[in-house]
Amino acid sequence: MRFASAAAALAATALLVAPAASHAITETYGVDIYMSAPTVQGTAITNSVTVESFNLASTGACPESIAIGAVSGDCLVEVAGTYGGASADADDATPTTGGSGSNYASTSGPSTTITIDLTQPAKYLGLWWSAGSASNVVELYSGEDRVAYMTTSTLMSLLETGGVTSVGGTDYNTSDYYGNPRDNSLASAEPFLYLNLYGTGGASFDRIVLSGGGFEFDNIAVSDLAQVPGNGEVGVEFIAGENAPAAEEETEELAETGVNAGALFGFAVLAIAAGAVAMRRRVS
Ligand SMILES: [Ca+2]
Ligand SMILES: [Ca+2]
Repeated sequence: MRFASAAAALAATALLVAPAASHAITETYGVDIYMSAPTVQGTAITNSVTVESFNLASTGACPESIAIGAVSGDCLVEVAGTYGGASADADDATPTTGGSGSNYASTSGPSTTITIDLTQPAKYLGLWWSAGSASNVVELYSGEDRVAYMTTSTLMSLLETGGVTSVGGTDYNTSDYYGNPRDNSLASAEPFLYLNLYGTGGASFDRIVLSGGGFEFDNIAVSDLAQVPGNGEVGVEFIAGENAPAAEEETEELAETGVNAGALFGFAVLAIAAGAVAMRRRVS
């Protein structure tokens, strides 16, 4: 009896853990937006990440090929100034002020749209959004299908709240997001922050479209791995994904029925084991 009871208890445990397992694989399809701590100018991601700093790019039209992919549209490389150009040594999640500036990129006329076709599909995008303008838009595509459309409205509203709290529980004054951290220009006028877009629920993208006048950015980073926000980052918003692949829809249906194939298999194995124990006990 003791063996059979133990097997039954294990089987019950397998069923109990099923909801957690199904939650992990049916995370909602979309993009989670986080901003890094004030004055951070680089990505916090260190594994499987590719970054374009524009530091070695000549001023004028952006190169057709950059570290993360191929560029088209109206893109300009400019020298560091009031509106952009990260501190030259600010290439990670360390808050940084001052220092010499570096070249950066920006949308330009007439289309004010930049398309970057990625070298490989990504599940994370980060960029230092400097002199942030309300009209700026980030769109992520997978093939011809748009995955996410991000305006700045939620972000701009959050920046007016006065205070925010990071994932790890640190409080920041939203006023610290304003002004160029390198030379304090545009203080209290325009936000400067590192923006992180995390693909969730299997969302990935192979094309990035940045649009809107005066969309200045630097240290743009992508990762082919699903990444998670660090403790210093602040949640901005979740954007529900568009055009979810068929496989994702099937996964969501599974979650809704509450049936988890893995748990059922585990239960079946344990039930057979319990049966075998009972058989042996009967024989002996
Ligand atoms: Ca740069
Ligand atoms: Ca701007």
